[in-house]
Amino acid sequence: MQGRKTALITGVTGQDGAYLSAFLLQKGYMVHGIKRRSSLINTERIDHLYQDLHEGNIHFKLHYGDLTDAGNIIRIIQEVQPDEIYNLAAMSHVKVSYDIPEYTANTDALGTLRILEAIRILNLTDKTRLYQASTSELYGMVHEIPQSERTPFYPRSPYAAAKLYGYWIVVNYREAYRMFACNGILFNHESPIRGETFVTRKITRAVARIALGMQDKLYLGNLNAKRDWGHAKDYVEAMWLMLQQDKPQDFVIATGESTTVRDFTKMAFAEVGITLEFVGEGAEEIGVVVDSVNLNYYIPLGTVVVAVDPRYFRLAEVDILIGDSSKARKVLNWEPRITVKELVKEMVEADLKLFKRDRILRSNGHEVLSTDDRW
Ligand code: NDP
Ligand code: GDR
Repeated sequence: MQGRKTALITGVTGQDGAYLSAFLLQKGYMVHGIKRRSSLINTERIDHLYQDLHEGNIHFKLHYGDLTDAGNIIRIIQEVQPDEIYNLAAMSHVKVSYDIPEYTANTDALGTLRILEAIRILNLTDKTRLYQASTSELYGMVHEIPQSERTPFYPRSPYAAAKLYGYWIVVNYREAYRMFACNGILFNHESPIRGETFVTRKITRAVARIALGMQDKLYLGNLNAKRDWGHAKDYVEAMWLMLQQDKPQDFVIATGESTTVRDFTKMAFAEVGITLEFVGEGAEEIGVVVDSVNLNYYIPLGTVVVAVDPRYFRLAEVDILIGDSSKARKVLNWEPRITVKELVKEMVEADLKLFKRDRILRSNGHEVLSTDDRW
């Protein structure tokens, strides 16, 4: 019988890191994760998986590290001797990448190179398989609908340009050193533990807070942007499947359904019994309550609960993403299970639960959750 496999996950404290850790542990893996040192504890998403190191039979272990530190990456990979590496660590926010472009390139582009070099230097080329978190942002200025593995790239942000380097260096090391390295070109995927400044979570948090009478209005940027939104839980399975194949290949992972930010917002408000109508255009557009059966809080008809704030517009927008994942469906036998409607429901329900708890704590004098709506 084959022994327990070992996986190393960079970006283990992020959304995908948390779902992938749980998935691999359930598959019987020994899971190692790299977390950054921070002044506050940053393991909230994986605390339920944590095992006290003083206990025996440890299957989940965290290491301090950073993708900008080559020596650290080499040391951890040498110590762990992983069968599989999942490179999920990244400065992953498209808009923020304009504020910190060099850091974004250092982590997202050169960080990927550092991992590939570590595998090569440590002579692990025949043992260690690599999954690279590539992205639908590579398509950027879209000239083909839907986008597949054959669609040309046209990055529209420092983030996407850095990820473009990551994509091609993975292909290059695969061809030059015969490494088992794959790019997963994943379209947007969300969950109740999605970072709070990505648009879906920003919306579901605001919907919960408005329904509970804790917030008046939600300010958004471009409501016309269309995204192919899936669930992170479905997508981490695809990452794993890519590394179980006979030969390394790149795959698009998507649902094939695209929704505007405006419609996502409407669907989220509908979950708490608020029907919205959008009126106006561009920066003047507003979302008005036209029906409300909200049991938590009375919201008068005509109330403006969504407004556009141009501060959230992108310098160079990616207008529409819609993925063709037929290759993954055929080769990996993968398909998404959770629809965008189910995703919205799950996220709104989770945020309602979170903010009901928050409200109780607040009423007892505790300031607990940040309401950071800056991005
Ligand atoms: P998150 O932003 O939730 O997580 C990113 C992770 O990377 C966090 O653990 C973060 O640590 C870590 N990280 C950031 N910078 C560094 C660094 N310099 N060194 C080490 N670790 C670092 O992203 P997701 O989980 O949503 O995405 C996972 C990956 O997939 C990312 O590479 C992202 O770009 C890519 N991707 C995501 C998609 C999505 O829709 N979610 C779609 C396509 C690709 P910390 O917690 O300390 O900040
Ligand atoms: P994205 O995700 O840029 O696609 O990158 P995000 O949720 O930030 O934006 C999606 C779309 O919504 C529009 N938008 C807003 N976005 C934010 N964040 N805040 C707003 O207020 C707002 N209003 C409208 C944006 O303009 C955009 O069109 C995510 C990240 O996870 C990347 O790491 C990943 O590679 C891609 O998805 C696939």
